[in-house]
Amino acid sequence: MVNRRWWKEAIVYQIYPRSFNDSNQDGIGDIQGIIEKLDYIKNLGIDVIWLCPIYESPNADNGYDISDYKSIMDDFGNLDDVKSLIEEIHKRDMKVIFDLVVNHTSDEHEWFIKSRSSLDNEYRDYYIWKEGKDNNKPPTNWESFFGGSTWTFDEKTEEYYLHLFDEKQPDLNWENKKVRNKIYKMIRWWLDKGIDGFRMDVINMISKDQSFPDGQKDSHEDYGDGKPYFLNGPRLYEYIKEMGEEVLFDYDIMTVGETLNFGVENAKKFSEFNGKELLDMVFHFELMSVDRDDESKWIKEDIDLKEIKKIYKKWNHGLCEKGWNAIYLGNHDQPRIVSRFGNDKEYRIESAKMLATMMMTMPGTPYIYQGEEIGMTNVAFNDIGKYRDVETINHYRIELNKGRAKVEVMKEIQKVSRDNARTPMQWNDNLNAGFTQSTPWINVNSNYKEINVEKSINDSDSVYHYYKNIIEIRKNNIGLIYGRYKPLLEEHESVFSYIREFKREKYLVILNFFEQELSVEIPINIKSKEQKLLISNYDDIKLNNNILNLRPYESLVFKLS
Ligand code: TEU
Ligand code: CA
Repeated sequence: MVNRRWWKEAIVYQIYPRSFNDSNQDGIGDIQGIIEKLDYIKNLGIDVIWLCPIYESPNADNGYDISDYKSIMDDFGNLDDVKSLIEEIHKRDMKVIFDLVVNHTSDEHEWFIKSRSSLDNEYRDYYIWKEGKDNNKPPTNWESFFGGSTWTFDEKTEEYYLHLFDEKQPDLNWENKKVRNKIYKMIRWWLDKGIDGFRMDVINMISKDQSFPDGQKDSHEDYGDGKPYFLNGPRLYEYIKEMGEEVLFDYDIMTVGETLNFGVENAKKFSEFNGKELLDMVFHFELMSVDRDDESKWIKEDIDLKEIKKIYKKWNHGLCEKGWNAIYLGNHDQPRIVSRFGNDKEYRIESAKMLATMMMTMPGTPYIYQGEEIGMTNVAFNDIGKYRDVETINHYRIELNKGRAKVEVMKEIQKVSRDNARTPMQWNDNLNAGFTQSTPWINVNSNYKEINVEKSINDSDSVYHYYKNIIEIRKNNIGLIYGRYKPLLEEHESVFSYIREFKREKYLVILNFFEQELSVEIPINIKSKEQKLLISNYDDIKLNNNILNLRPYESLVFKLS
C-alpha cells in the first residue's frame, strides 16, 4: 500500500538566487532574473522550486543571516517581485518552497540589537547569553561550524552569546515560548502569501542541552565537539510537533528538514505525529561525508562505492514503510557533483549522466541543484581573493595562522569550498556566461564557453537532455517513485546495481561508478538487450548472455516487467 503525495512524486530544483540570473545588471542574481528563467525550469520537468534565503540580510553568510524575516534583500528585489514570482511559478503549475532559517538570525536583526543592549530588556532571553567561566573564558569549549569558538563576548553587558555558525549569526533561544510564537506567526505570514512549504535550515539544532556541557576534546585539538549537546536536543520533537500543530498542519505543504547526524530512526520518528506528516523528509549528510576525513571536512578522500551502497540501503530500507527520503548529491554548501562523485575531465558528460541516473531511480524525492543539469564543475580559483564564502575565508586564515603552507590550504579549498557551487549559472557563451553584463559578485567559471545552457539545449546528446529524459521516465514509471529497493551485487566495488519493484512493475538499474571498463554478470535475466531498455548513456549495449561489458560510467535502466 502506498501513500501517494504530490511531494513524493515531485522533482525539486534548488535555486541559489545570488548566482542564478541577474536581471538589472548589478552583478547579483535577483527575483526578476528567476522569473525570466521559469520556462527553462519548467521545460526541464521540474515541479517544485526551492529558493535559498531571499530575506533582508547583511550577507555575512549570503542570506543565512536574516535581519528581517518579512522583508526582501534589496539586491534581490522587493515583496512585489516575490508576489509575482509565486504567481508565475503557480501559473506554470509548479510549486515553490522557501528556506526557513530559524535556528539563528543576523546580529543585525532588531531582536538581537535589543537583546544585546542590556541585561534586563524584554528581548534578552530571545538569544542564548551566558557568563564566562574560569576567568571569563567561553561558557563551553564548542567549536563553531565556521571555525573558532561558538561563543562571542559582548562588551556591553559582559556576557557571551552562542552562535553555532558565524558570530554574526546568534542562535535563537527556542526555550522561550515568545520566540517560538513569533516564529510560528512569521511562518503563517509566508504560507498565507501562497508558498508551498519550507526547507528548514539546520532544524535539528534548535534545541540545546540546557546544562551546556563541554564537548569531548583530544589534547591536540583547540576545541571540543559540542554536537552531542546541540544536535537532536531534548526538546526537538516537542518543538517540531508544536510548529505542526500551531501552523503547518493548517496547510497542504511540503517540508524538508536539513538535519546533520539525524539517523534513520529520527527520520522515521519525525515523519509523523498523530497520523499527520511532520517533517515530510530530511536531508541527511551521510553521503556528504563518505569522501571526507573523520576529523576534517577539508580533507577529501577517494570515493568508496561500497560505503555509498550501504548508506542507500540503510535509508531506503529504513524508510520504506514510514517516512520518505530526500535524494541529493550536491547543493550550495557542497562541491559540484560531477567533480566530486564523477570525473569532470574526459568523462564529464558520461559521469554526469550516470549520477543523474542514480538520483532519478532512487526511492525518495530528487533535488537538482542549479547547474547540475548541464554538468557544471568545480571552479578551483587559484587566489584566495576570488573566494567569497565566510567558511572558506575563515579556514584559510585559521590554517595559515597555524603555520600551514598556502599551497596546501589552497588545494583543500579548491576541492571542498562551498564557492564551487556558488559561481554564476552558465547560460550561454556571452560575457560572464550571460549571467550579468556587469562584474559578477563572484567570478564565472572559466569553462563557460564549453559548458552552458544554450549549448546544452542545442545538443541532443547533452547532460541537459539526459536529465530531461530521465525525469520524464521517472514520471511515467510510478514504480521508480514508489517501488521497493533491492540491492544487487552488493560486494562489487565499482558497479552499483539495484532493482525497483512495484506491484507487477520491475526495473533494473546498472551503473558503472568509475572510469575503468569492466565486465559484470547480471544476476537477473535480461532477455533481449533492446527489449526494455528505458535509458542509457551510450548508444548501444554490450550484452552477451547476461554478461554486460560496461564502458566508463556506463549506466542503464531496464524495465524488466
Ligand atoms: O548549512 C548547515 C551545515 O551544517 C553545513 O552544510 C554548512 O554549510 C557547512 O558544511 C559547515 O561546515 C546550512 C546552510 O545550508 C548553509 O548555507 C548555512 O551557512 C548554514 O546552514 C547556516 O545557516
Ligand atoms: Ca541584480
